[in-house]
Amino acid sequence: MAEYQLYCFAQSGNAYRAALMLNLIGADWEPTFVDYFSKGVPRTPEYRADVNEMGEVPVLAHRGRKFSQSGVILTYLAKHSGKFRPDGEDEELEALRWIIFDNQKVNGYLGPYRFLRTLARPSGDPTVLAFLKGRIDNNLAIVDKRLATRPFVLGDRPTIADLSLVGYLYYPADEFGFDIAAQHKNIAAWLERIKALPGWKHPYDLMPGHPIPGR
Ligand SMILES: N[C@@H](CCC(=O)N[C@@H](CS)C(=O)NCC(=O)O)C(=O)O
Repeated sequence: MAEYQLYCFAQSGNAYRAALMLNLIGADWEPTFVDYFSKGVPRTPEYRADVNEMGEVPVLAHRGRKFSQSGVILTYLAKHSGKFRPDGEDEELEALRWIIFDNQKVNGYLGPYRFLRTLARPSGDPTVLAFLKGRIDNNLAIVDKRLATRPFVLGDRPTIADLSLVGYLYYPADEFGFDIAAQHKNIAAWLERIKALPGWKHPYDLMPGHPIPGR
């Protein structure tokens, strides 16, 4: 058995943050597939009792403990590996600030937008999609501006703030109906810098469950 188990599925950008970090730090890890689309596993009482009371992926299991919330998982892995770790209190708080912004307003809107547009059956209400798209455009522009003056979110080196913010950004443009990299040149260059890190893999190559059976 590997040292770390990550409860995840391929379409989850929230889980990708953790899977990517595990791969980039060279951890001994394995995915535990959570069947969201066919069985709705995270919504079952068993999952909520045994894995995560919040009914979500990702969950990281390590040495008899389970952690949920990707921001917590990234923080834990940074502390244990010493990699992608913010340096000192100012950087720690700055990383947390971007992780919260990301969870709520960047990938926190992108994930549901892509889900409602492309993965949900039936797909989402156009009014809801239009609302989310407006927020997404605004918030991606904020990230793009941030990256205009520095190679990574906190400065010269990648940290957990970057690994959080890339959550959904490598999924194919046709799943969103617009091309994030083509529309935001600083984000595009930053995505290439992260892609060049040793151990980088695409979410569909890192986590199980793609393609969704029958689709
Ligand atoms: N803020 C959480 C978000 C986790 C989340 O929303 N995960 C989704 C999958 S992408 C989930 O498990 N949803 C369960 C459901 O919709 O029932 C994190 O970053 O870990």
